[in-house]
Amino acid sequence: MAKVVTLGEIMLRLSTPGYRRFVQSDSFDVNYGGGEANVAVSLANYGHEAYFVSKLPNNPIGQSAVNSLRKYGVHTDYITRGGDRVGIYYLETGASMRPSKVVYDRAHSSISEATIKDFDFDKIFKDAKWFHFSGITPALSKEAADLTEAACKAAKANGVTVSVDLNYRKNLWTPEEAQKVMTNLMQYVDVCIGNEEDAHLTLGFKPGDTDVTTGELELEGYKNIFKQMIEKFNFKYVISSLRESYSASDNGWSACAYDGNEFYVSRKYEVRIVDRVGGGDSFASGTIHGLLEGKNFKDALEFGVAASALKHTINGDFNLVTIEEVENLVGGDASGRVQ
Ligand code: KDG
Repeated sequence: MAKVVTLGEIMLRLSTPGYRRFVQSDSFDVNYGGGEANVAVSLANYGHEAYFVSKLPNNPIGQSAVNSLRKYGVHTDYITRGGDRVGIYYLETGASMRPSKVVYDRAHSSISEATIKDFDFDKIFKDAKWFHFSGITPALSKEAADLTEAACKAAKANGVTVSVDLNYRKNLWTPEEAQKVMTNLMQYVDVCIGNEEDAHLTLGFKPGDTDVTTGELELEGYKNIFKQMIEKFNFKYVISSLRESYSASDNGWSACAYDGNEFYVSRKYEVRIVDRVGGGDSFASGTIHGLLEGKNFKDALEFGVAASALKHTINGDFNLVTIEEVENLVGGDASGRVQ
């Protein structure tokens, strides 16, 4: 299995139990999560040598975040210790027609104030096969954006494949700020993951038309955007999950991908949601795993979408499914597959 590296922020996740509202709840369930940390956990879980790169404070909460990664086999050797705090996100889990709510408390977290001097990227990327980051990390601060670019440069210099999940976060930056930073970072990217909205907000591509009368996603719109993205940035693949939201607890879940030649749409799953947070990360990590294993892009996409469908049934950010469970869903007549 391959050495893979992700860079980002892991946060303390405090969620209300039993679908309680924030104003009702007297306690929180404690988990850890964060886009690239979630990807690292999944990849470690599939058997890869996954390294998560970040900075965490040298206090018991920082240690607890480190332990949450180690517990699932993620290598934490490249996590620098220092700075003031672990970021927190509060989650009120939605149900039926009431959507989930997230409140962030992450300003001045250790990773948002880290600098390039905190990391030895040539050491980090030695013998690595894959580097993954998301649009969340460069949005944290100017330093974090510089750090992301330094990591991308070192990854490319060491012959490492680079993937990005565009993951636009409106609380962290404006579309104008995002486009400036993310457009520059795309020169290092081989595999771009992001839905139509992310492609619009972070890279400025015009959204395709969605058929509002039927609610059906306009796949032609995706194909057009994907084509433009490959023309502009020379990506090897552009990949997106396709989410049809019926309510906070029911979802149609599939994906599409384009390799510059063929546009492919995956099977669709009907998912009853236990916890949707981390669904996109489980899709990214499943697809990355498939590509690392040498699957063609369609089979890798099928693995990613099935892995992600399963994630929706698991509480917490991390996707703790086995390869066998995912393969069974891809290959068998497991319930939930509707196409
Ligand atoms: O993809 C899951 C993330 O949204 C969650 O872990 C929190 O990293 C997070 C973020 O910035 O939203």
